[in-house]
Amino acid sequence: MKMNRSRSQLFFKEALQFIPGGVNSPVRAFRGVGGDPFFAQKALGSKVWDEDGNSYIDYICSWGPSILGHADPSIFGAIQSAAQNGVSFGIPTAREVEMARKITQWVPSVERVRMTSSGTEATMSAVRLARGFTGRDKIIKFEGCYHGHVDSLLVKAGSGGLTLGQPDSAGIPRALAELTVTLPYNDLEAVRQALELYPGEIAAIILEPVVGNVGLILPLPGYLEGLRTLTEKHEVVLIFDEVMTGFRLAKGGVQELHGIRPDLSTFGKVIGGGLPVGAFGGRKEIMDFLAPLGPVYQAGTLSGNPLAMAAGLMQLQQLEERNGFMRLEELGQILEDRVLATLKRKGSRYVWHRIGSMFSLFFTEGPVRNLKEAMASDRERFACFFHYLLEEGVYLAPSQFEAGFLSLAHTPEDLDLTAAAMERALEKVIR
Ligand code: KE4
Repeated sequence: MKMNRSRSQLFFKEALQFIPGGVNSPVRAFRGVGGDPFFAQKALGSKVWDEDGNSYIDYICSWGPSILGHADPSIFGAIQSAAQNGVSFGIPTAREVEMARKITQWVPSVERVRMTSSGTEATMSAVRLARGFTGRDKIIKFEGCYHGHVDSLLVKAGSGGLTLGQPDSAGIPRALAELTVTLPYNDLEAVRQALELYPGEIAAIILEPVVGNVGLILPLPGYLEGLRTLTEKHEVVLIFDEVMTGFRLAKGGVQELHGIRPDLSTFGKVIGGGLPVGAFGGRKEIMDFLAPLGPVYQAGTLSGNPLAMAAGLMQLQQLEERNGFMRLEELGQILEDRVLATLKRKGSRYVWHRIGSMFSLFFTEGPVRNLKEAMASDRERFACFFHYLLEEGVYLAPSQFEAGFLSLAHTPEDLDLTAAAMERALEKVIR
């Protein structure tokens, strides 16, 4: 029984008159699965309601930020009390110091940190800083990794670029794109060869240490450790883009799970509590190259915005007080047990990946270790699966090339319902 989404359709029709593609970020447009997006009217806990009153168990969580669940009273209270004293000053505030201290405490590799208003700004700034610190121009990134819409990084990018089948964006000068070397993820030999091919020319290697923008792909054993060894040998700045994984997969992110100290890290999402945020930080000797101390310029009107800091600090406090990382692992394991039991009955045409509260189901026999193998997924079957679940009130990311997210508000009942709906959906997909 198809849900009535007539109000969403009206809003979408009107949106198309004023906003390119009707959306303020491409992945929201459902281009990866077909059909038109619904319009969110409100959200609470693990649920989102659309403009027609239909409710969905939400596995996007605003693409990561809503890790406590939507409209958590603690976040609302933090924003409300901060807003009473003003919403933006462009003047240093105590909360920015508190956030900086918290980040350096939770992520030991970060000795100095600067806030931005998006993950894109964080990665753009980190790349510029690495280039300024080393005096080198080339960077290495990995096919499928998405680091925001940064000119140097929109080369073989994942997420929306991949979903729309255009991993390389128009508008990027060839001279700039040629400074970005793209390599397959999970292939250390390719990195070794590139570093030997361009001795003394590579400023930085940037990667998602756990990839969330091709769907979820995990590093092979030894891969991250090998990157650290190679970058130390060649004096290349190692940048972990933890915008998605930071403060979600562990207090100290993927670098804590692997015991690796990257030179720089980028963050976003969770540390804004749902408000616009990003951050980048790392070794003091590199970060001190930033203006006003050093020659690398970087700035932002709303960087360290008081409301985003209040919401982000409260979210981190709640994660700690509620033993959030352990609970997210428990919820992830419950979902995984149920999905794997379902897949056992459905044959080997799927690859399930999960780490903590992030997951993906690839419609391919696998393995899925890099972009090329992910691209073998059957997008039509995924789209059919997605829409079947949507009609059952389960909202997955509208693309095979995105990850799913759990929050502390998801309940075992949500997960049971989701797994049962997935089983029925897979029945449909097979036919
Ligand atoms: P923002 O500029 O969107 O805040 O962050 C960019 C970014 C940087 N690095 C990583 C690892 C990211 O995942 C992102 C943004 N993630 C996407 C989800 N695939 C945001 C969703 C969207 O583009 O609308």
